[in-house]
Amino acid sequence: MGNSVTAELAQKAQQLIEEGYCILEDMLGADTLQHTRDVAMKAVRELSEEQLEATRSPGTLINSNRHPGLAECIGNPKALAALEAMGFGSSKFWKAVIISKPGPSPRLYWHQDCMWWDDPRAYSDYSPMIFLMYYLDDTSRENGCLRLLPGTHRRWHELHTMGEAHTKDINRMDDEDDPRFLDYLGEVDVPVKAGDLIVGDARLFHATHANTTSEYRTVITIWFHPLFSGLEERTQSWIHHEFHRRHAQWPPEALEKIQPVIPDYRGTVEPPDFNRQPDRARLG
Ligand SMILES: O=C(O)CCC(=O)C(=O)O
Repeated sequence: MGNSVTAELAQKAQQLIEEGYCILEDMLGADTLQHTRDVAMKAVRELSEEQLEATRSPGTLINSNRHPGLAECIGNPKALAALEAMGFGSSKFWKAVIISKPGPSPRLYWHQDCMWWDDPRAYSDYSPMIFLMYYLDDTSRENGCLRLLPGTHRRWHELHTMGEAHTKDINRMDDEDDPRFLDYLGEVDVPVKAGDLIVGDARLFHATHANTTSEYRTVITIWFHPLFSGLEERTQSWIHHEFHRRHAQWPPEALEKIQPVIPDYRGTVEPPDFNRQPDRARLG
């Protein structure tokens, strides 16, 4: 990696630590982008009306378990090298989700996704959990681009009192007046080009605009755990067991593509319950 690339990635790492996100442009390449789109749209077409209705707010929530075709995107060596250079290397993978917002569809509610608020790393610069969001379409306010509340990965926010992410009622959007669908001071839009990657801190509050177009808008969200061996053993154990439970049936050639990010916890600690709620006293 040249000096200018290293300096640019150092800046991105700083932004990830301070604001909770950064954008890595053009990370997929045309072939992997097209292949991943084909995999994602085939999976979306298999869903019933009832399944789509159950996740009206986020859009499809299709787990990677039955989709080994996502392996190229998950194991993308260009992204792994960038994370390494940013100081977020030795990441291990838990799961990926195909999130396709039908056109039209409503806003995604504000939420944070950290499940490891009991791990001391949750109160440090190096989050126990990050997201890699690969957008497969150009995004804008019109088709439901990502919105973020920079800094909320380290700071208490009123949204922390408004309930857990991804419960059935909020996914179905039972209450359209839920305050998690509102605008908040300091929020930013993050429109990107197809093939760009948003790296974000799982502790950060994020949401999307509504998709007001007539086209699907699709992202592959990948959950990574950087500096894996520095997490508590309990946390490592859970991630290891959950990864293998979900992906044990993947064919060897798909597992080979994600080999560097497969968790390999060898200890004897039982997987714990996870905790999605931070300790207010330990946040800024
Ligand atoms: O659909 C999006 O753009 C955001 C997805 C998201 O919030 C998530 O995967 O947690």
